[in-house]
Amino acid sequence: MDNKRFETEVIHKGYHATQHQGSLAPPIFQTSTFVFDSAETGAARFAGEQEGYIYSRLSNPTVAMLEERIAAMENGERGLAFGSGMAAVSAILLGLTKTGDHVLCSEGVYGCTFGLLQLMEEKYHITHNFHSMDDEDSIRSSITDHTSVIYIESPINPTMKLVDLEMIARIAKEFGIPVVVDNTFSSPYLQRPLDLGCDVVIHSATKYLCGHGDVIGGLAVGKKELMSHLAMTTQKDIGGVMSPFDAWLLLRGIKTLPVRMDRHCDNAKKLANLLKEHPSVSKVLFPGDCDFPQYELANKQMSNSGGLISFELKGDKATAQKFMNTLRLIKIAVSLGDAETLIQHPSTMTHAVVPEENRKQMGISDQLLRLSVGLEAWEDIWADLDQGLNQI
Ligand code: 3LM
Repeated sequence: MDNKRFETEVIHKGYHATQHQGSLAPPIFQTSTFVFDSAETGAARFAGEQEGYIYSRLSNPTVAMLEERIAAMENGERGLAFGSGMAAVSAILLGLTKTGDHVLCSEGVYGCTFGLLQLMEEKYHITHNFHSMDDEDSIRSSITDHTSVIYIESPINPTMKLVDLEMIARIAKEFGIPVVVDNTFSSPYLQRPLDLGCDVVIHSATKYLCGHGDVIGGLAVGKKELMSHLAMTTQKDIGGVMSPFDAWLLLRGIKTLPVRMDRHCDNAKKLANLLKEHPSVSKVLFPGDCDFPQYELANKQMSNSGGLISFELKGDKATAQKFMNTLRLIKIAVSLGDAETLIQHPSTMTHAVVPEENRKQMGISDQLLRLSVGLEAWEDIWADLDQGLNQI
């Protein structure tokens, strides 16, 4: 990262005020198209013989600043911005597969990613299977001649299970298969999959990178050659690109990512410990808990344990819903990584599209709740949780 530290790059990378009349904040290039000074210039740009902007679905200066910044943050060569996290996931997965291929996937992914994999299988005969990814031999034997990508979330939404990224990258290299990691739950501040040998990182930028709950966006980072190919194919031709204004909001939000993440992590640690002790709670799933089954792996590949806690209540679906309805400060909402603490019920919300059998296999019970710990005073968040827990 040009020898600068992460905390510096999140503020400066990709923007040069001197090139923009000294404006401290980057300009929003709110334009759909760019004027050529001659027909020949236009032709040369289309032919790739001359650098320069053409049309904002192909690239835009404000969006390009964000792409440069996320590439530095993930220690990758090139970043691409998309109109949503799912636009990024679909552009990458469709770009790396063709009919007849197979995707080896972590046992558990975000509900819409599950839906996309189903769609790819039904419409394009691109098969997939879910794997716990915890045993090297078993992973090797699940790779077929048709496996063209290994797709992972870590931590997995919402069960918080981890996948050993360095181990997967090592196995994948033996077979020459790219590893794609959805790094949404960690953010690049806590985990950098490319440094561990993985090939492409994806973010729902809607979450921690934005941090303020006011953008839907996606980002992806990888090697220049691969990302340039994806830019010219599934990004450009499917066309799920990011708007300049959303890129601007993300450039702004990203500046405070490190300080926000520190606070999310501190708050979550305190709350996870308190939840663990409460008699109404049967299980806490949090990578920073020393009893978490993959606590050592969390310490190995993440610099801190993140701001998400999943927990099970003693009871059933009705208990979980009753508890949610008692909360006052904490908002009932999907999404995560915002300043506000949010709670959601995965089996009826983010993972409702996943058939019950698959949900059970992934470890998503009806009494499981996911808490995205916000930036409020932890004492106030706990007071709300505690009063709710005491009512069930
Ligand atoms: C959620 N998740 O509340 P967008 N990858 C991961 C995600 O968690 C998500 C995406 C990709 C949630 C959204 S549910 C209707 C709300 C790990 C989104 C997709 O396309 O930017 O929403 O990202 O868990």
